[in-house]
Amino acid sequence: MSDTVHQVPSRLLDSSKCPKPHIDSFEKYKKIYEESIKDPQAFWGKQAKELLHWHKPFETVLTGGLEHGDVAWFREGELNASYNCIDRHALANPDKVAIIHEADEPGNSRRITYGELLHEVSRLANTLKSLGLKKGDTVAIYMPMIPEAAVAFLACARLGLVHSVVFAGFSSEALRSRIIDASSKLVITADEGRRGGKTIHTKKIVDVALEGCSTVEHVLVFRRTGSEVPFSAPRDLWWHEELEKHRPYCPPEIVNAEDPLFLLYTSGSTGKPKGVVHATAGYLLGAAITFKYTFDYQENDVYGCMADIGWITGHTYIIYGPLLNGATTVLFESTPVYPTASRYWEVVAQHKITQLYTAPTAIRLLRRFGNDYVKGHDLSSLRIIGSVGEPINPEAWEWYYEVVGRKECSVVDTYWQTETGSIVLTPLPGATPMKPGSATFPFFGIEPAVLEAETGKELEGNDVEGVLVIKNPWPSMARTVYNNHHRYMDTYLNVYKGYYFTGDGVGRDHDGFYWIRGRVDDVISVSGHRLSTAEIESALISHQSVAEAAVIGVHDDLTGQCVHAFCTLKPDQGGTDVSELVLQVRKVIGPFAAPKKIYISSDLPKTRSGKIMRRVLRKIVSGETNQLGDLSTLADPSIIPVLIDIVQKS
Ligand code: 6R9
Repeated sequence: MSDTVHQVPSRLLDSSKCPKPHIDSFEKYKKIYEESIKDPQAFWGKQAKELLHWHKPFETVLTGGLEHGDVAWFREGELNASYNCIDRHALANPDKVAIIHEADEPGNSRRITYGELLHEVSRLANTLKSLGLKKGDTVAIYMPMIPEAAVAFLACARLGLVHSVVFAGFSSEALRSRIIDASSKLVITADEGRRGGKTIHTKKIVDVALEGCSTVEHVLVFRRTGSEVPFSAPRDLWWHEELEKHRPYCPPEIVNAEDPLFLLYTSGSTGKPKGVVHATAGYLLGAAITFKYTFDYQENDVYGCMADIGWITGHTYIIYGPLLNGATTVLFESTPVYPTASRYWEVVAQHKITQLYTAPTAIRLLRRFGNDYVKGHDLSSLRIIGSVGEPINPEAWEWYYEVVGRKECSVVDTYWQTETGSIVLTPLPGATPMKPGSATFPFFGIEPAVLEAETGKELEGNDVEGVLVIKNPWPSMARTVYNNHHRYMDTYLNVYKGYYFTGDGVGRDHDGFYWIRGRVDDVISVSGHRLSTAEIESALISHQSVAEAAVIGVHDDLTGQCVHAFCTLKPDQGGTDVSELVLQVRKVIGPFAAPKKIYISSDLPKTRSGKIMRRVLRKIVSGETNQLGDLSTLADPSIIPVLIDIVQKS
């Protein structure tokens, strides 16, 4: 733990240079925080009235609790997410830019106003209605980073359809299993995507996914590149042909506060991804309030989050959070290094971005390219620079702060999860002193606690280490796992009864700052993307030659962690090439899950009851062969020197 403390940069508090922050002192943060914990119902009730438009007001703020997993917020309330994101602003300020699309090829940006967004979303919503989709139906969205992806989210929300966005880096098989699990009737996609100068064959991937998938009635295809792609009428429909048939206004379908807004699949400790379900009002409130305070959103800001819309960060902080606040949000189609490692800085200078939000893996990559790529670009518009997805190492933090932020920006290291819906630990830019590598303190209304992992005993006071839990319900917490409430309870609420379990290790230092240590379960984070060891293992085992597989996360300077796999082969499969197994993982999950190394061995270290001892494999790969720990339960100790030899020779 570093003990360096950086105070809020004085520029942020100088009204001649920056707009006055909403929360401009640590005392103010503490006062509001304490009120929010003392009387959460008063706090959230007031915020819900101020930040959201209700077609029918709520009477009850909260019912249920963590004990029984029956949390419900604002239960009599009725509202519509797309009305809240678009109509309110389109009525007041139709010409304000809602979305700036920064296309893959530099120099091709496009601006969409709130007025235009209302028209596009309405046209698509009317199209979806004409296809027979009804409130509660699920729609799969498999799209590149184009404004039409946002239009698709919001058109679903306009009709009370539940969107299930699948990251466009997932393979056909991964897409298929998500479509089947959610019984999606429609897939919205594009002909092709572009990223870093390369083409992604989106429609072809969808076609393969739909082989043998009977729930899907239609595929709506947006023309992004115009290349010739396979098209099978009457199932497939062109976006441009359908939308022009429909009028540019569609009345919003008013839904109950607790009706689902979307599902999003995420990896856990077991092989099967979970469809995390978010409820409309609570999720929207979490997105709106955390966006406003964490990024200190002000009227004329241009905000840029570099995540992909296929992950929760893209949902909450490219689309819902900014649009609920009437902000201008940048949708970035490219990569940090295309065409050069100056791309982010060119985009910041061109659009005068005031808040930049990205991931440690991108920060480490750009730091490695060197400061020359940053220098010479006018970054003076930036006030707040954010990080999300995994712990940020202090060296990368300092580089971000000094070289990108010129010590004049607040760094917000925001900790949260798909399941939390919105940020739960973060500094506030005008208020919180920063320690590089620490996500600092809880957001309003969030009461974190540190538990001793084995006993579940709550560790009070400072200077403690354990697992991170949250003690009270908050509006944007996931309500269930799609069609599997039992799994929701077992994963999050039954592990430590009465608490929400995050799955992360944590320390609270002598000043009360929180330090996330990373996952304590079998989840690996590669460039901030969550992968489960079990999921990759089952992909490997699905290859005809593989008998057994054990997957571990290994430290990687750039991506945080990378995937290493140990496999044993079936008899007579000795000639199997490792590259074939890598290909198998790419095929079953997607390219981003591909193991960096695969070791073929005659056996794996197993306990006498047959459990694979992954901790032993982790020690062998990290070279700590003199610290293998207790091996007394190992069935066959002679495998250890064999494995050490294989790893050393690779
Ligand atoms: C938003 C998002 C969640 C997991 C989470 C934790 C890690 C996210 C972090 C962080 C340290 C941060 N994580 N933000 N760890 N510091 N600021 O990434 O959601 O994809 O569900 O991942 O990511 O391990 O449990 P998701």
